[in-house]
Amino acid sequence: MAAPKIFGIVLAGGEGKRLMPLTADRAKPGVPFGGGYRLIDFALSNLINSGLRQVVVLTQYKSHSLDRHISQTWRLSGMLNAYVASVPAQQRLGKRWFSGSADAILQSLNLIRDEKPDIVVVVGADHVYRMDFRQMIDAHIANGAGVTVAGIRQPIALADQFGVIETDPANPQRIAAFREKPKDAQGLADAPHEVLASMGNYVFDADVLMDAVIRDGENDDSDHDMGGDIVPDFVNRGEAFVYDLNHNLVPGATERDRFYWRDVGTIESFFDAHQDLISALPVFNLYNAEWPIYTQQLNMPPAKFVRDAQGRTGNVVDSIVSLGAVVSGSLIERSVLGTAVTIESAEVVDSVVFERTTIGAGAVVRRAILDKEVVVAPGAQVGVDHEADRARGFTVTETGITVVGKGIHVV
Ligand code: ADQ
Repeated sequence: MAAPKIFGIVLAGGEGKRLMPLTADRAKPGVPFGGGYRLIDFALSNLINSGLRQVVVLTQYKSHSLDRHISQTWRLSGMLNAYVASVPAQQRLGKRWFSGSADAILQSLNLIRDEKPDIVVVVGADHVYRMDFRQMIDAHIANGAGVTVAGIRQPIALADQFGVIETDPANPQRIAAFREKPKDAQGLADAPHEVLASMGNYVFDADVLMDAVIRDGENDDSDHDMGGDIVPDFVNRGEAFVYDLNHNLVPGATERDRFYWRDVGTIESFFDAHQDLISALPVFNLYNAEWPIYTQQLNMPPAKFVRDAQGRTGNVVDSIVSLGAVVSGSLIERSVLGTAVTIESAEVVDSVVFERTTIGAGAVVRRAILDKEVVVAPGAQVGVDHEADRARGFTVTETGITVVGKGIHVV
């Protein structure tokens, strides 16, 4: 049989309210991550590394910087009809924006019809992970599934943030029940403190997907949501299967990082995922050359580490430092520094610093996320006194992570 023709749809229209203030003026998939990356780079890298060559990104909410990132970064060769195209909501079916992720696909059916694929892979855009979709597509075809949902075990305490999958004991690949964000999820038989969560990634036969979103569009009772409406419909007909990420072996991955997947929907999980990058033996390895994570190739000088004005040396350890950064005589520990960051005789510990932020002499930044172009004045402190942080209008999470929004001057 000829290899199936595969089309990719990346759902990138979500607001990401729980990541405020980082999503105050950018879509969640456009949020910077891990120094030079944006969240969407992980989903797109997985699709491209899996051999997909026609991928559309459906955007809607505050999509300017996301659209610009995609068009500047994700330029595939034009000769072979290879593309990653950002498609903003266009009100093709009347004067309305996308009312849900299934409606986003319904409004984009012309893109699928133009390519005539056999299989459509639909993925979210706000997770950090590594996954070979070819293996999931093979399982989908072998099962003769209507839809295949990617699943991964997650702590039961997080069940109300995910679609929760219950499998058929007689055939553990078949989904017996799917509940979107249940408040009363049951644990797994072999692991009572875990559930099998949907990763929000789906494989469909193209004609089956088109029929499903057209039918859903005619149903006024539907919220037009992939997880809330489309998947449960397939489950009711016995046509939904699960593909467990634990079966996925990406080229070049080690035992330690073979199953990595993180939902970074909250400040806490966004922060924790950064900590996963920086240890000597990270559970998420950005240095796996067999499964590269692509992002914009910036024309910037290398990072530089120099003595400070008093001639003192610094110490940078367990950290990622991006291109264009200049660090003079500072203590940087367990932190991720974005591009063109400038830090002068300061202490930055357990923190994530986005591009072009400057931190002045004698400043202290602890357990904080600083958005781009923040200016921390000499001697200022962030994450040291949470009351003082709140008084200055910064977000402080329950676990004590301080977030400073874009462009703020901290004194
Ligand atoms: P959520 O992430 O809560 O749960 P949703 O808000 O629909 O679901 O977002 C899914 C993806 O679609 C995200 O990438 C988002 O950016 C995008 N999106 C949302 N609304 C959109 C719209 N109108 N137009 C275009 N894109 C849109 C989903 C599933 C759960 C699953 C989790 C995994 O519904 O079952 O467990 O993802 O994180």
